[in-house]
Amino acid sequence: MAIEIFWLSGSPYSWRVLLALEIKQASYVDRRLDGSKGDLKSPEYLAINPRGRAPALRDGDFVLNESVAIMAYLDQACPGPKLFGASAGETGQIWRFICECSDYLADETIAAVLPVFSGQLPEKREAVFASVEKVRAEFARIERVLADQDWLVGDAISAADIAVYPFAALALRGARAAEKKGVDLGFLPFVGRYPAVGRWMDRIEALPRYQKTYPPHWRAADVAPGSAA
Ligand SMILES: N[C@@H](CCC(=O)N[C@@H](CS)C(=O)NCC(=O)O)C(=O)O
Repeated sequence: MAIEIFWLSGSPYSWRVLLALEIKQASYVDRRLDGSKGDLKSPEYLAINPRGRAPALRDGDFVLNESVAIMAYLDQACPGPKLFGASAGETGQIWRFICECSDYLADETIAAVLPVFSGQLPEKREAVFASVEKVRAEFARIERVLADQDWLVGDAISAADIAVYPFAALALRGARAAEKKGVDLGFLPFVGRYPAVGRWMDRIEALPRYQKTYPPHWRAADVAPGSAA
């Protein structure tokens, strides 16, 4: 029975799962959802993920939601490089980065960039900049870690990098979209402010199957100047 992955384009949580699959070179059935068509709230999908959010996994009779849980499942279920560490120390550090990302980075990144994409920046400006400050503090921490090493934990890509990367990519995209609207979110020039984070993102983006994970609607917008969401 093949693993099915239910995901949304541009969802950083979905991106984690796609990256994990590609890094492990796992085969899967692609079940891309379209939120605007109500896919997330359909009875069929709610039977898979009662929270009506993406991503989710189905493997035969087994269903699972929550991106980190899905990464952990894939790590056990699929061959390929181990994503959750080769020693107790690595495993602990990987989980620390995942927990810190959940607690301090993920929601703040979404709060910082969604109003940019939705055109609500003017009325939400104060809240956006409050979140931006928190995201910048997290980037500063990550920058210090990556100044001395290629990956967040150990000497290979792990679930820590996979969990954090989509939020860095989302923040950068949001910053570029804001810049086009004449608003400086304080992330750019990204490589000037966060050189080690920039090199780490380049390393991830150079992975052989990275392009398969890139949000398709971002790619479409990339070739249609003026649109960034
Ligand atoms: N903690 C969940 C978060 C999933 C989540 O919030 N997904 C968003 C997309 S980024 C979603 O499906 N939102 C749709 C909605 O809230 O209706 C995970 O890690 O999978």
